[in-house]
Amino acid sequence: MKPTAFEKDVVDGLNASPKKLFSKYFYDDKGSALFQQIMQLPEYYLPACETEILTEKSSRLIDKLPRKNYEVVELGAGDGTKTALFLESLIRGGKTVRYLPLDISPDILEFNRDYMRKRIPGLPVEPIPGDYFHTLETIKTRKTPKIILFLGSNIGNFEGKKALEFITFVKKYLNEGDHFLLGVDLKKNPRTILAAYDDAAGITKKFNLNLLERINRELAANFILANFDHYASYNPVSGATNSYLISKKAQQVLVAGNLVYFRAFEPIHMEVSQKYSLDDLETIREQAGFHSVQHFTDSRSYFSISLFQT
Ligand code: AVJ
Repeated sequence: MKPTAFEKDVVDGLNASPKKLFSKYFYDDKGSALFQQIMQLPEYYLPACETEILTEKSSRLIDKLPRKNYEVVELGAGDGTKTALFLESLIRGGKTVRYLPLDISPDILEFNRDYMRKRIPGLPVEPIPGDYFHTLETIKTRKTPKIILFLGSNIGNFEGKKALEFITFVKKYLNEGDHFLLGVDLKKNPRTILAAYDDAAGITKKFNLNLLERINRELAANFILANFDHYASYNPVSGATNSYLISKKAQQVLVAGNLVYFRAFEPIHMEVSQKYSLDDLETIREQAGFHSVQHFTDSRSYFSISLFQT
């Protein structure tokens, strides 16, 4: 039988040097629940900052949107609870809005639609399940001006030049007069950033270990979770936060019929959470070919919602 993409990625990643797993696989049911817990952590400042911006700066942001009608397309929409703040401001600002949440998970899209129905009655919602590399295609030919949202610093998970490639890819689906709204976590005191990925309660550790548990369950593997430690690091030059699981000792693990050897203290790279400066974002704007970018930041300048204009 042909292995699934998950199996192939896991086996290839564990046979690579250095070993790596992809953070997109964190989000099974338990992983999604753990991420919800992360968002409540005192150290994980990102959601509060983004909510502050959406609450305090939305009307200024909407002043930059000249048209009356918009289709708001959200990539990796999730539950939509934060997006509702933005949609409400658009409506308050006299705009006519249609909301198109795109997400891999049909379950979360159902939650999103029910939530919007209750919170913003009368708002047209058109959920589109699937991978946004494919689903974006289906909305390209629509005539109504678009605002594409990519919030939550999800862009941080793109490694190195992949972020610019992704933004350039999104730009291809925009027509003149469309907008791209990107939520990004900014470079700041390295200790503040590191604490967000190394919380005292150990939820981020559980979040990382859950991927090994998922591999045990879905790929008939035998990882012993207690044999791995979690280690996060932040590089203030590059702005990359990297998360690793570290093998506490020499050991071997069976994964989908493959024996994988670990040296003592050998790392598995789990995730990058890239941080940007406003200058970095200006460079991205230029390289992706956007006409301008305006930054809306929280009171501490921890986070930016940046509006890219075509
Ligand atoms: C959902 C990708 C924005 O990188 O900050 C949280 C995921 N990882 N804690 C992030 C995450 C560890 C999060 N993103």
